[in-house]
Amino acid sequence: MPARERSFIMIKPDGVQRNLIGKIVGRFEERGFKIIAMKMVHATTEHLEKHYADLKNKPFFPGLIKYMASGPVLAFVIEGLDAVKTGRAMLGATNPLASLPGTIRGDYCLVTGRNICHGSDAVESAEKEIALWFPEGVIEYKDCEAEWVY
Ligand code: RTP
Repeated sequence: MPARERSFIMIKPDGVQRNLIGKIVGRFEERGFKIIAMKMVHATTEHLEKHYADLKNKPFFPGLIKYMASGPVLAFVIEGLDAVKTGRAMLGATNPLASLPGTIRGDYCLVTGRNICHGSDAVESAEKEIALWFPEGVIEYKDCEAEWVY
């Protein structure tokens, strides 16, 4: 039985500037995930360095931080069955050219360094990222009384 999980999703500055918020958020809603937190943030360099701490030794790290700090992002949390793995599958590969059509990156972008959306890669990183971006917590609400509707 797939786990009911939470994943942290973030529309990156290029996705926001290209007015893709509605389309991207809509995909997660249409798939059946419940949105339990959401906000626009123009993140500081320090905050982004914490988010991408695992990549700090990569040669592309300075450029990544500059890109992510270049404008506001839309940060949100999805909840649902296998949210982490399914969220990553919906995003597609890191390099958009390797992403299948039908995925977010495969449909909307071309370049690794401008790949429009982030999704947590593991349950543990999702928990850390949700705590980093939503220290105030997420909300709980009943979406549907019928257990068989996802
Ligand atoms: P994300 O964390 O943003 O969801 O991306 P990811 O797991 O698919 O990929 P990751 O390896 O964690 O890289 C984070 C972001 O860094 C940029 N990147 N640039 N060679 C490069 O220039 C390069 N490699 C990665 C991408 O924006 C990638 O999403």
